[in-house]
Amino acid sequence: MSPDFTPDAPLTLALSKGRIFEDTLPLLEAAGVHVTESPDSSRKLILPTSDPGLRLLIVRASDVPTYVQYGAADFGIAGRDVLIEHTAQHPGGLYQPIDLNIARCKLSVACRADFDYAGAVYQGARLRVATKYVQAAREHFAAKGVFVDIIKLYGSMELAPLVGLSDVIVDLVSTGGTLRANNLVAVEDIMPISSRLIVNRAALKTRGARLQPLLDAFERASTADA
Ligand code: PRT
Ligand code: MG
Repeated sequence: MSPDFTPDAPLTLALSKGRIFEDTLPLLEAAGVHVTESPDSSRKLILPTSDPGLRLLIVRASDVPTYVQYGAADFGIAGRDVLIEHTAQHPGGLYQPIDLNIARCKLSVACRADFDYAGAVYQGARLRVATKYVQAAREHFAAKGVFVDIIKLYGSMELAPLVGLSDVIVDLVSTGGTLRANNLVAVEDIMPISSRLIVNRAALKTRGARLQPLLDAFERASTADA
């Protein structure tokens, strides 16, 4: 089935439930849009809004760029972490006009407290790195001139150094509570992370008149308290 670009079909915004959904509600409110159902209680994957011309698509965080790139959603909200990994596979596929400054955290290198990270780097040791963020990790260590074996994981990265699967992990850190609970320490910050608005390139051309007021309202709301 091909994407629905008919002019009067509702605009579709793809986003994930959890922190991105929660942080997006105030941006929608600022655009005059109310969301009456929550993805947690309703279990619906397509949520209506108070604007009949706008609906929400609830998908996995890492699937948001795919829905937008193929036009199944006109626009979406995704973390910089997710966008780096997606863009490595699909360069230039998405228009990324606005940093929304929501769902903020850091991408960091962490290890066991008894692992001498600085020493290992200084001696030119080959590091085993467990991560879900393969592209970001590869670029970071390449820029430092550190040789790495990347071990791709899909979750619970914190376990890897504890059981000898890796020397270090590359993961998102927010409060630091997860690292502390697992006796790990952050030893290097790679980059700050926040979520961006992404837009399907064809939708921008064919439905720009309807998209633009929403993009403008999101931009105003996200810079207001940044
Ligand atoms: O959970 P799922 O596998 O479905 O996907 P996801 O983890 O990608 O989705 P979700 O909703 O958890 O995260 C969506 C986006 O939120 C991410 O892509 C990030 O851009 C952003 N974000 C902001 C975070 C965090 N903060 C964060 N703390 N994503 C994940 N975490 C995790 C982190 O991976 C670690 O396990 O929380 C843990 C650390 O938190 P602290 O507070 O203990 O440091
Ligand atoms: Mg998660």
